[in-house]
Amino acid sequence: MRPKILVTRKISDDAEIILKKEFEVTLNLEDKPYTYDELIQLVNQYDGIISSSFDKLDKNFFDNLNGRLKVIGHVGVGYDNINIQSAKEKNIKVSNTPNVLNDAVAEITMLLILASSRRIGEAYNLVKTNTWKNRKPDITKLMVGNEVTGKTLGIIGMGRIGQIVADRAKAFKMKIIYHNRNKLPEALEKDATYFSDLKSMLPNCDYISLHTPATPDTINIINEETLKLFPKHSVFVNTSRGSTVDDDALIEVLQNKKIYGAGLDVFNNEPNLDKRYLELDNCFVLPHIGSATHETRLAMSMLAINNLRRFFSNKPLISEVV
Ligand code: 8YV
Repeated sequence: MRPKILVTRKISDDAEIILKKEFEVTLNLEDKPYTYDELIQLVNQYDGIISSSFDKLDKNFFDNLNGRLKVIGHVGVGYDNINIQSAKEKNIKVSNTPNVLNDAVAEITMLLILASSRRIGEAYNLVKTNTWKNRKPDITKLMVGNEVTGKTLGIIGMGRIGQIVADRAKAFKMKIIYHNRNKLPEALEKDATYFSDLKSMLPNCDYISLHTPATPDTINIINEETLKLFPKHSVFVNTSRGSTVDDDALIEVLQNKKIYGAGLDVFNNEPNLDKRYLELDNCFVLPHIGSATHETRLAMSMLAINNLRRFFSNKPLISEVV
């Protein structure tokens, strides 16, 4: 009998076609979210699931399983929605989708850096609301922002995505400095400068980009204390997770122009982000689209499927979360 797989949300069309050929599969073609309770009920009829970051797979979820579920192919590199410890205790393997989204996320990181510095949100609104014609063409004021070329980018979390962001930023002649738990080997570090202490790095940054996973260590690492060390002209961008930011603290420095701006793709409590962000001209916001390209979402879907294929052929997973 073919293994039974539940796909909790819509994944890429081509991936769904492949999945249907190999497994007995329940797709979510209408992309209608299951409630937490529905999901628990449903999952007990399946050997494997393909999950998304919208699914809350917490301790209680795992405690309510009947023993059938054996593997979770998660479509996402971040898996903070899954209680990995509980999965382990129930002997359920979990995989994620590292690497395949690095380029897409690095693209959005550069976009946020450019958009926040060059006031793209304000400039775009000026044209879209047809109010450009009402503005005096003042060459020193009208949508004049900060130039990115040649500035210093501080990367917090120099993992796979951080390293690709560093490469992309070099095309803008940016100087790269970074903070990470460990110093990278020279071959990966290239010519970036390591700071073992985050607080010593921050005053040296024109731009700060965050690329850490959401862990207990990274909750609110952008807080009142660390924000005090950001230079007044600096820009903060975040494509990792909203939980890394203390919203009150960031909003306060933006409101009072203690930093130049921010570019945010991720928020606490998505999609119900703190509304104060929307009132700020110096904050460029996106709806968590870091990995949202056709190419990357297909690659993420396929990596989840390939992990399930390996599991059901008794082979080690490609990207098991351990
Ligand atoms: C996606 C992400 O939005 O990979 C991640 O961790 O946050 C994004 O790529 C999400 O995972 C889609 O399920």
